[in-house]
Amino acid sequence: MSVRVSAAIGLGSNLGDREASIRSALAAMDAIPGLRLIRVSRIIETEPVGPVPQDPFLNATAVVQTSLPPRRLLDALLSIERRHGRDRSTGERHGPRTLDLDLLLYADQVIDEPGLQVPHPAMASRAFVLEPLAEIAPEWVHPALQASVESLRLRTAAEPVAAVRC
Ligand code: PH2
Ligand code: MG
Ligand code: MG
Repeated sequence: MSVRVSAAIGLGSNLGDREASIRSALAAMDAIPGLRLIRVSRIIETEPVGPVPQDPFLNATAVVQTSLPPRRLLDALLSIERRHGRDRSTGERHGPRTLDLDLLLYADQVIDEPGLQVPHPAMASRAFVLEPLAEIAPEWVHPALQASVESLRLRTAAEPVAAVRC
């Protein structure tokens, strides 16, 4: 790989074999040319957050090193989602999904383009992202908020994460 930067990815699933989808997505990410998995959090079970009543999620996060620019990294993640049965043409925006891969952080870059917002706009308030991310990257500073992942996690800690599964 040429120029390598760190990126953080959020993984989620609440449809089908959730754990198999997350493990298979991690393997698929590691197999992308120009991307290497560096650290992976535990997989935790979390209550659904948001307006849509739905089944609990399994969530995890990963830190990767990559030579892919952000847009190509996002496209590679969306392609893995599709290969895991994610169908964005049906269903609600925040509804159940076989696999959700979110680009959370890309080095210290702030990007605000159509379809590509980094840091992920909701990550700072989501315990299901911050709990697993603080396990593997507590010192990473959110470049827009100038606050570490661990400090953001502490702010959301009142929000329960249902159960630790594996
Ligand atoms: N993802 C959503 C909406 N709500 N809730 C949990 N617990 N975990 C998720 O990954 C999640 C969610 C939309 O991406
Ligand atoms: Mg998401
Ligand atoms: Mg997503």
